[in-house]
Amino acid sequence: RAEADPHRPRFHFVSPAGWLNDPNGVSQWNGTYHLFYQYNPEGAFHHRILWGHAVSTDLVNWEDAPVALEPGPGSADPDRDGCWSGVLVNDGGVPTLVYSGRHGERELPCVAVGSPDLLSWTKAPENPVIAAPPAGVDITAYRDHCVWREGSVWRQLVGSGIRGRGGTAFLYESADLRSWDYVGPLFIGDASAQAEEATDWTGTMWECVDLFRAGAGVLGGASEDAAPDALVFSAWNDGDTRHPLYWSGRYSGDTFEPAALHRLDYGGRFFYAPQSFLDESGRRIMFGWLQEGRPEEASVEAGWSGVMSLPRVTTLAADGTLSFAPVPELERFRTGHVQLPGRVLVGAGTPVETGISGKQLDLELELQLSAGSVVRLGVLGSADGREETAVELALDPDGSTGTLRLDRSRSSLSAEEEGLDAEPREGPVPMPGGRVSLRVLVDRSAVEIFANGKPLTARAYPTLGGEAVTLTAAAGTARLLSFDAWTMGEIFGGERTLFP
Ligand code: DQQ
Repeated sequence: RAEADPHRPRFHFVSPAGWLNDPNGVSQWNGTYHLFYQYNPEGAFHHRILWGHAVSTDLVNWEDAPVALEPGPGSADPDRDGCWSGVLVNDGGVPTLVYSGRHGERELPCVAVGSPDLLSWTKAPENPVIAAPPAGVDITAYRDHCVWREGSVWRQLVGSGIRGRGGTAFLYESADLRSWDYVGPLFIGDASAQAEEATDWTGTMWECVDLFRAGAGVLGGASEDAAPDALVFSAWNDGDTRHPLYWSGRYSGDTFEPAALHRLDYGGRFFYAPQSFLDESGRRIMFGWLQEGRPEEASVEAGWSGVMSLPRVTTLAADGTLSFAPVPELERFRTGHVQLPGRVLVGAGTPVETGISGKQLDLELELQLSAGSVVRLGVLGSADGREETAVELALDPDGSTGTLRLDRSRSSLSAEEEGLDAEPREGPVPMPGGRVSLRVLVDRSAVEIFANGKPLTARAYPTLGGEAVTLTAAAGTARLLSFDAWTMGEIFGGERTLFP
């Protein structure tokens, strides 16, 4: 049933059926990439979560592997109500998962040990390995894990929040991943005046905390390494706050000294709960969860929900922020190269007939905008022009700062009846000299956009099956320096192997 849905992406990883959310245990082990994910095979809704598992030799072609973790069958099992998010670490050659075991309404840290091929997992008899959240602190929640080796000890962050103060992450230390000493809160969100709108913006709870040294350095490593650390988290509150943010700053000793707060992806909740790892070639690779922009009933009806992002290489930009690009391995899905000649786009002119069309596309544009100009790239457009999902780049009158926008007001004619998320999304993009490299990956309902390394991820559900790609200057003039387009293939050509 899920396969029949025209909105189901083809070159993004999706679960075989049912529900998918956060990426977990993302890693490379003896050459093979592993992607685990929050999974409910029973239906397209969040309930009794398992760890799904897929493996890859190139990060982009995936094969399903057996479910890695399932809630314990016993009523006293610490994870009887779900195996929530966590990570994979290498414990002296033994693959080990640290995850949140859900029991009733609360979660506690649990550990499972893998076979050498990472295909079967045994839960540690010590679970839960931390018996309770820190005493005497009024917490909003307590779950999700970031675990790393520092010298001769393990360190761990557990995501949380302190009521009335803000999101936080609690720091722990251990010699064996089984017995943990509490160190303290690494950092409390609103302790800094930089929070845009206090707790609502930075969350009353930080989900899926991910701490790493930006660039190629090692966390807690050489202090002469000038690269900042990044403390990535998904800001959550019991209202609508759901978006990925990060603090740049410096982790040292038992604390994190924040420098600045940044948005990680301008799509907000459409790139949620990201997790990253260093691969064997030294690249920091990040995955995130693209949640649906249609109501749950529609997903349940379709038989599936949730898309894994394309893997992104995360690097350090010159201004100290993070920069993102889809992994080059994605080029393996490319066929049918089309190249458009460079030209000048004049404001409010007729859209350039690109001749490019498709629902699975990789588009690469080099543009030079003049101050005050706006370039508009339409994708998923119907032949009659009534539907279109518009990617806009605008250059400020100052000529060096710009804005990336996604306008979904005409993405779907039935947006209102169907209750689709059609809210605009936007964020700032540095555009020195008006230059911008734009990359747009369209995979049916999944759209990932990168403008000079700044990402905007979202979902769109056209009803007319549109495939048209248009280009125009909506204001001012801009120079199209190059435009390369490819049709993209698919991960799962035939049937998926479903594991019991
Ligand atoms: N999803 C998981 C939690 C995490 C949340 C549960 C983030 O562990 O906090 O499926 O999307």
